[in-house]
Amino acid sequence: MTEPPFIPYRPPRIPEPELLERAQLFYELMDGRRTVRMFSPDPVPREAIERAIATASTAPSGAHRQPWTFVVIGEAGVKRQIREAAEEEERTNYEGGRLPDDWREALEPLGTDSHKEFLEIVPWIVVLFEHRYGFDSDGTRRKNYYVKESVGIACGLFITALHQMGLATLTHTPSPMAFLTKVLRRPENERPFALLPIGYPAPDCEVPDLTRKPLDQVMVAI
Ligand code: IYR
Repeated sequence: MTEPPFIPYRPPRIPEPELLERAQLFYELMDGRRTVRMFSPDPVPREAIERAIATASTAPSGAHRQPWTFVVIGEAGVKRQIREAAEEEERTNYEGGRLPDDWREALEPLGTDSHKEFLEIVPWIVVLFEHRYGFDSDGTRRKNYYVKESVGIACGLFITALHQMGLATLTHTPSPMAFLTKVLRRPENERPFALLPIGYPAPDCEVPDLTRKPLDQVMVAI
């Protein structure tokens, strides 16, 4: 087993007043993020999506396995296939009684239903796959660690990068998601984690009037 070499890491130390100002500004930027379901068809450069994925892929991961694949879809035919398959599943959920009552009630304030036209409207869909396991250089199976945690962090960075560019997204989990493996022809070791439609918000975009928990409800200092 060869150890990785170590290299110096000396990020500049930011003086305290500037540190606090940055903390506040970044909070305000992120507090302005909203999950969007009403998108504009306006084009978004592919490079912006690529930069966001590169950013997401800087996420820490168990044993530095980076157990993720971001599939980028801009082709209308594939977007249509995804919409059709997602809506079929969601019809079973919403209209076919697969959503349990408590879940249906929890979703009511969000106003969601089985219609997912945004999947065809957006310029881009990114589907994030988690690698349940990986492969050694000789092709033998290799375990991954903390896959959900790692991919969840990468997903968070992705959403943050998009918001920072003024782009909107939705962390969508059409349920069940197995159809994505087939439609996108992903290998057996990959499992869909989330589907993210990406674009500018529609000019008439509305979002639920939600409030976020105040700090004292999400933080305990001991
Ligand atoms: N997957 C369904 C239902 C849904 C579930 C949760 I949890 C949400 O926060 C929102 C929707 C749908 O996409 O409509």
